[in-house]
Amino acid sequence: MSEKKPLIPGTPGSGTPSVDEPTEPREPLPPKPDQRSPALRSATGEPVEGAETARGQKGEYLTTAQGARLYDTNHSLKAGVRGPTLLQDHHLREKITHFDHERIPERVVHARGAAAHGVFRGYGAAEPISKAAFLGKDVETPVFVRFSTVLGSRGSADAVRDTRGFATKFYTSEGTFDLVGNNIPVFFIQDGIKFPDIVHAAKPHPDREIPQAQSAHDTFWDFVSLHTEATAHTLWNMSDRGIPRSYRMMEGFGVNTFRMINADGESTLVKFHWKPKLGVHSLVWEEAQIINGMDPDFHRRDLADAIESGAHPQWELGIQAFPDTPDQMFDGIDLLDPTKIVPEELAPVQPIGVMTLTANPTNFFAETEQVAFHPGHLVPGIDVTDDPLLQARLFSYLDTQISRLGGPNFGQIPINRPHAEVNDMLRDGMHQTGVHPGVAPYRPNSLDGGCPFLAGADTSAFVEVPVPMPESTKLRGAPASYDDHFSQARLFYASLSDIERAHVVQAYTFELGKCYEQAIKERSLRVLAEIDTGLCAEVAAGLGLPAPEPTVAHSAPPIVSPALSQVGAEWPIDGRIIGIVADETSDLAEVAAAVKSIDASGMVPLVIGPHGGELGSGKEAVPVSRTFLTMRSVEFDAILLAASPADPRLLVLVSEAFRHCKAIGGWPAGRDLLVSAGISADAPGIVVADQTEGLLDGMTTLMRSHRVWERTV
Ligand code: HDD
Repeated sequence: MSEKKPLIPGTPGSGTPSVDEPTEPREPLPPKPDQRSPALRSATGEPVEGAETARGQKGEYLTTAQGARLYDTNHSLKAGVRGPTLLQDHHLREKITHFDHERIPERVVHARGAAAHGVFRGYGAAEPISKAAFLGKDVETPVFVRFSTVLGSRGSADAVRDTRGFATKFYTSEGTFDLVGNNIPVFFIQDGIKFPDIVHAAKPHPDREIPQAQSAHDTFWDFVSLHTEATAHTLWNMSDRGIPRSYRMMEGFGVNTFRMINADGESTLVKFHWKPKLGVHSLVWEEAQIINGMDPDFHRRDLADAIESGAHPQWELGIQAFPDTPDQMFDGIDLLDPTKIVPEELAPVQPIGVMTLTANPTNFFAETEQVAFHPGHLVPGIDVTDDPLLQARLFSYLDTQISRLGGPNFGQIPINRPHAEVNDMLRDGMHQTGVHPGVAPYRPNSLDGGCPFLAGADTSAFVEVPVPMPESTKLRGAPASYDDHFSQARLFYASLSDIERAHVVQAYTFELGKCYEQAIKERSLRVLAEIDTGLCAEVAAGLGLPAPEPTVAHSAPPIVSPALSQVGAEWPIDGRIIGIVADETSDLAEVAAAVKSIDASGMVPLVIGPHGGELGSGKEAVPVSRTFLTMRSVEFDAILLAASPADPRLLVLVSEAFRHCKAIGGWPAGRDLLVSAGISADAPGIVVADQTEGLLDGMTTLMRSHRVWERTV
């Protein structure tokens, strides 16, 4: 390899690099196999020939932003090696100026997120009620999905107790459709005009800006106890749904009721549901708190690792469909009230397609940060309703992108470009990247050939449903049905299993225990009394306060919806992580066999050893993935013991895994570690066996139920 000479020999600092810097030109690294970039499209939506990715740079040499080659980027231009820096150094000023502006405002809510590319395949089942082309049988549509927490800022931790965003961009042939949902099917407020208020209350206190990414503070509980329409959503947050195990194991909900329109112009009201193939699973609270310190990127890493390893997560898209009656009610439930669900037992969720996430983004900023969702991005066959929350959303999302992404042309950013042809009459503005030909961006015109033409009735135009408006008076108010603030919270609580209810009690007790104001705790207990007197009594006992009585006796037993409970079934275990404790004394052949078998079953084996590198040598050597120093129980769904090293960190590992109801197994060599941790081999969810096959079978069976809940009941 011939060494490259400095371009200007003798220039200070252009000598031989102090480290082994590559000196031969080479091609830029291609994206990793698990990564994809938005397909490069022109401002009109056409694919750009020959460009597979929207690369930010090209060529072998470092250049300025204007393409001039640079011979040095490590030394500013100075008057002598010890002299002052010269203002004329354009490269210095360009480099620093660009760096100074690298950050854009983070999202006011949902600032922290992770995203992936994928594909949606329609089943055709929605065709009788929607003419949307992408819902047709076997039609495949590229998607980009961003998951998020709501409250925390961009650098906050993943496993906080919070609602999660679940926003999907479908790049359909008829334009882009965004389904901007959450993992909780009800919302805090009924009218979008209160959105700034709930967000101000839930964000950190304005004086000290604490706590970060938490609802466990006075202003949040002040708001939700004074605005009792928030009761159902708050209860969902305090349930296991507030701390998902993985983005891959969350349901998604459109929350608001939408409208579908078929080819005959008939309207049906619908609620959207995403159902994860892996089931709905959660962390336990102590585990979540440890994760936030050990691995704040837990959910982000989990999603990217799963996709990279080929465990592509899948969700079925389903709808609950309701007749579009004049009152827009179903079985007494107001479909325009976003604090209400319709239990699946009353209106089954009908699957209409499946989404598979197949690739990680190539560049976080370009894709995950710059993606701009909007519930008003609709396609023919899907329309909005008069839900006052949704109506305010239709204004807010467009408005926010203008300040977040610096102007009205954010739709031209690669990740936001529609895959359908774009021929609008929008012109100019900040960051305009299109070069528009023609002279007549108005209609009708006689100069640009009359273009663009309007869609005829048969050319898949977006047509608003001509809904008759009730005769009415201008006012600020809400219908009487919006006064029901508690029936749905009762329904949810009554539908949970004992263990899930115990978690709810702990969550309220924890969060209210973090409040300083006595009046807020007392008012919150009065709200709990309206949900369930037992729940109220247990939380009150935990807070050391008297339990108030409900204002209205809970007469009829609330409806129960078993579909709302997360426990009691079995699910696939793809991508689950098993930690295997081993050292040089272990039967390394058995450990290697277990690693192979776990890997083959679609799970991830991680050997935990006393040091990095390998255990054993030669053909029997077993690579170590984690050491006693770098591991913590929270990264594993189950633990296998192939040795009993006397190390206190392993006692913490085993006792945390036990307390967090995880499956624990071992060969006889691991038995001493169990004994030292004070765990009986006869306790629920413990498998000890000589034979690796039997051991793994026992573990797999336990893991299919997600946790060994018997340990806590
Ligand atoms: Fe919102 C972002 C979901 C009500 C105003 N929202 C945002 C995101 C999700 C949701 C998932 C993140 C999108 C992304 O990843 O970029 N929001 C919801 C759901 C709601 C809801 C399910 C209730 C049904 N939102 C809501 C209301 C308003 C907003 C009532 C305002 C009136 N939401 C916004 C926003 C955000 C946003 C300020 C912040 C960043 C963004 O839009 O792009 O405009």
